[in-house]
Amino acid sequence: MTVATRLAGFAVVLALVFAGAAFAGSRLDVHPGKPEPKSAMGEMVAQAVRGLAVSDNGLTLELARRTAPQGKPFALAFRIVDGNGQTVRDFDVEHTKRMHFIVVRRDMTGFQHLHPTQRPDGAWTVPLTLREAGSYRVFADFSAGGRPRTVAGDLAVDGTLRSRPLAAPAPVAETDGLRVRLDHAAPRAGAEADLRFSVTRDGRPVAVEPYLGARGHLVALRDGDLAFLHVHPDPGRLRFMAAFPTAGRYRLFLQFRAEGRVHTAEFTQEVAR
Ligand SMILES: [Cu+2]
Repeated sequence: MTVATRLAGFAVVLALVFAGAAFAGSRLDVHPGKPEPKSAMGEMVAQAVRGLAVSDNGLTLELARRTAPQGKPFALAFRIVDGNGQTVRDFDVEHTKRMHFIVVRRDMTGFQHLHPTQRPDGAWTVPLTLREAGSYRVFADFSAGGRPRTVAGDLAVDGTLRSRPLAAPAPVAETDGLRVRLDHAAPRAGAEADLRFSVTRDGRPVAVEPYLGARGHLVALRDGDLAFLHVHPDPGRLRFMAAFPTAGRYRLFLQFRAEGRVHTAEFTQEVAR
C-alpha cells in the first residue's frame, strides 16, 4: 500500500467517523463542540428535553428522603443547591408560582402537579400522598436568575407493584365528565407542534377559566426515560407549542380550570420521524 492510498483510506475512515457523529448528533439533538444552533427552532428543539438528571446547569435537587409510605400523607422536603452546596433561596415567578413540582409514577400514572411552600431556610416542603406502590419520578420545575430549569429525582414506595401499560394514542380524553379533544397536525420529531384542545360537556362547549397565568398548563413526558418537555402556552387559548425532540410516544397531561375547579386530561401522543 502506498502512502497516498493509506492516506486516502484514512480520510475515508475519518469521513465515516464524522458522518456517524453528525448522524448521532442529529438523532439525539446533541451537538458536542459545535456552537449553539442558530435558528430559533433549532434552539428550541435542542433545549426541549429537560428533567433527565438531578442537576441542571449547576443547580441540583436534594430530596430529604428516597422512600415514601404507601397511601399515607407525608411531607416531602427538598432543597435546590448550587455548585457550592449552598441552598438557593431566590426563584423567579413562572406561571404565577416560584416552584412547580410534578410527581408521576414510572409508568406515567398517578400524575400530580403541586406547588410547594418555601421555608425560611430556603428549603421547600409539599404535602404528598402516593396511593400505589412503585418508583415515582419527581420534577422540580422553576426559574432562577432568569434561566428555566427542571431537575428530577426518584421516590420509592414499597408494596405490590401493579404497573399499567401506556394507553393507546387517542384524540379524546374524558375527565370529570368533561370531554377534551386534542387537535393538531400530526407531530413530527424535531419540529414544533401546535397542540389545540377544546372542552365540551354533553356536546356543548365549556368555557375555560384562567389557570397559572394562561388558559391551561401542559406537561409532556417522553415514554421510556420520562424526559420533561418544554411547552409554551398560548395566553389566550387552550393551545400550546411543544417541540418533540425524537420519534416515539409521549404522555400529555393537560390541566385547565373549568366549572370552578382544576381538571387533568391525559393523552398519549405518537410522534413520527
Ligand atoms: Cu405549577
